[in-house]
Amino acid sequence: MLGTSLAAGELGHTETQTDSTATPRVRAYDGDRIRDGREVRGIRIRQKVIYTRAGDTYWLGKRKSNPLRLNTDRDRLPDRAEITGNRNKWDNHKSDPTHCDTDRGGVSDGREIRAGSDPSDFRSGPKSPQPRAARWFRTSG
Ligand SMILES: [Ca+2]
Ligand SMILES: [Ca+2]
Ligand SMILES: [Ca+2]
Repeated sequence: MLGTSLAAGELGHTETQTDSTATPRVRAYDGDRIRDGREVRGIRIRQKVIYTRAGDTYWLGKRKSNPLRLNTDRDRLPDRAEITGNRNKWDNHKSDPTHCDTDRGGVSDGREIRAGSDPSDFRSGPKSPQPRAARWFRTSG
């Protein structure tokens, strides 16, 4: 286990965060509106992920994203969207900001969101037929 002491100083910026007078403004170096301290220390994400076809699950839990990047894992879904699930129509399911393919389904989280599938469910993907997506494929005549 790593000690908790390697928090802010490590990155060599915004070391002035030690003022304990709770700053009302969110200080985010990368502009993702997630406080750097939170990103460095790790953010608890309460999300169950189905990562096999059989339905095996794991909990996301604490993830340390990069305070210098809007999108830590470069999956074209910003950290904030992964942590909050705010771009996900599936009940705001959250995804892993440090892994580009949360459900290990072979499709990046960003692609899943654009395709309207669930990045936290292996069985929901752009390739698998689903009732909601089916409408888009309806051919006229
Ligand atoms: Ca970030
Ligand atoms: Ca991700
Ligand atoms: Ca999926």
